[in-house]
Amino acid sequence: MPDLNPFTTLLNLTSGRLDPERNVVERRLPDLKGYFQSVPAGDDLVYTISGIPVPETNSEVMCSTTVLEPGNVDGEFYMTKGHFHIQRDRSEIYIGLGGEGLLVMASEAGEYVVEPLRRGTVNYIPGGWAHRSANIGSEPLVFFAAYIADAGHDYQTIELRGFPVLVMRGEGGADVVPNPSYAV
Ligand code: S6P
Ligand code: ZN
Repeated sequence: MPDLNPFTTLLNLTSGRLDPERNVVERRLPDLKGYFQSVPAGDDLVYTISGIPVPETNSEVMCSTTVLEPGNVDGEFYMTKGHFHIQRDRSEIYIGLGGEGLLVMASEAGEYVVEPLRRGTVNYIPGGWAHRSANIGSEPLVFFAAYIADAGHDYQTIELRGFPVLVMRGEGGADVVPNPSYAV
């Protein structure tokens, strides 16, 4: 007898809204203290993660949508905290649904890759790469994520080290610049 019964969720391909909504996490500016170069002021909503929970085993696939609001903190675009997976070899895919973003990926050795994230992109995030998305547009950045369900989220390494690069508002849009606070 299988452990789980099949089920279906409706995904609004524009707003990222899930129906039914099963597991919603909001991150506001105070939750992101220490992640931006400047200390953010106020209590603005930065992003919402809506998950489709399944057992956290390597037999299941965990899915969620993220809606990342437009904005910046002293020129640094609103972004997710970013994380490695605790199980470092666990991979993930992102499917862009709306808005304009950049996906920054970094290895523990400090290599980094920056890829576009917008409606129609399918980003493959191999195991061992930390990932953070930044909204570089004026509309919400919406994407769908799917990953091996026992991956786990290691935020602590990012809190301590940061990412090698920052995504900053620039004259032509977004500038990807070295992070002076990156701890090698
Ligand atoms: C989970 C996946 C996304 C992020 C979400 C928020 O593995 O990468 O669902 O959780 O985009 O980012 P963060 O870094 O706050 O978890
Ligand atoms: Zn992840």
